[in-house]
Amino acid sequence: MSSAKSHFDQPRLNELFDDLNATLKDFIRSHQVTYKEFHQALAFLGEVGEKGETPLLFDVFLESTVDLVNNSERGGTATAVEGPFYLPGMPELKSPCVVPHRANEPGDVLFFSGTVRATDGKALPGAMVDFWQADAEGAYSHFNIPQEKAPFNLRARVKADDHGRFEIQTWVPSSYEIPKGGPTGALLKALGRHAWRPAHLHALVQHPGCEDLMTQIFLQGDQWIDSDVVGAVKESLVAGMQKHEDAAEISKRGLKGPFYTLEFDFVLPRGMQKAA
Ligand code: MBD
Ligand code: FE
Repeated sequence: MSSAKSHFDQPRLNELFDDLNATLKDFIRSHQVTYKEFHQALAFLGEVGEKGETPLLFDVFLESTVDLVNNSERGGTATAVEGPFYLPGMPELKSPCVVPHRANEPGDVLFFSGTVRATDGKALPGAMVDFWQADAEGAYSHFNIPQEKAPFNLRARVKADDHGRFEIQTWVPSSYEIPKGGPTGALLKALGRHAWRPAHLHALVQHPGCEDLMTQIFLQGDQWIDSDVVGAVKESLVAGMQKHEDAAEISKRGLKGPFYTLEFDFVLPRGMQKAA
């Protein structure tokens, strides 16, 4: 989340920019960067801006390191990168709830549930769980699916109940591939790297008096779990879904076919309340 500060602290700006500039000059010298390469870099960055991929590029190549540097000392649930697809202004729902979805939402139904607690073990009634994910075809609403077609699809801001419990009915996400049509995907391809992220659920969990938790839950067994292009997987965030095929269970939930459940508790460090 961005800070409310309107300008960079001057000594810090000098420290960061001067070292970045010196590092890049060293890089140019040590690799004997040619004019052709220099112009290719300029064209690449121009295209990144033009196609709106600046957040994607930074998140793919750099954000997991920013997460490690800032969050390695925290207690509670491990953090994970925010990524480029969070949206403010999501519909506010109360647990238990069904996320916004299309009439013919593809894939299997998933009930994602758990309890939000503080590091001292106390449940956190009314905790807010901002939730977003890709659909069963690997598409994020408003980014890969036009907003008009499916506003806030598979996104919601869910308020936990009086016991800190949340239950969100959603649809099992698929693995996510960085779009091939843009410069970030083209760079990965040129590097000979795959462009996949393992299937994941995003959550930003908040409660007054606790530190915000920005994290992701990864689906166990995904083929990309050990080679996330973003490098954001942490073992403690990998969770297994349970499949439910029993006819009575299916009809009790008002569904037509097998569904999945996933239980995951979020633990937030006690801390200072953030200034607005
Ligand atoms: C994603 O879906 C994502 O979560 C991150 C961190 C980067 C690119 C795509
Ligand atoms: Fe994501």
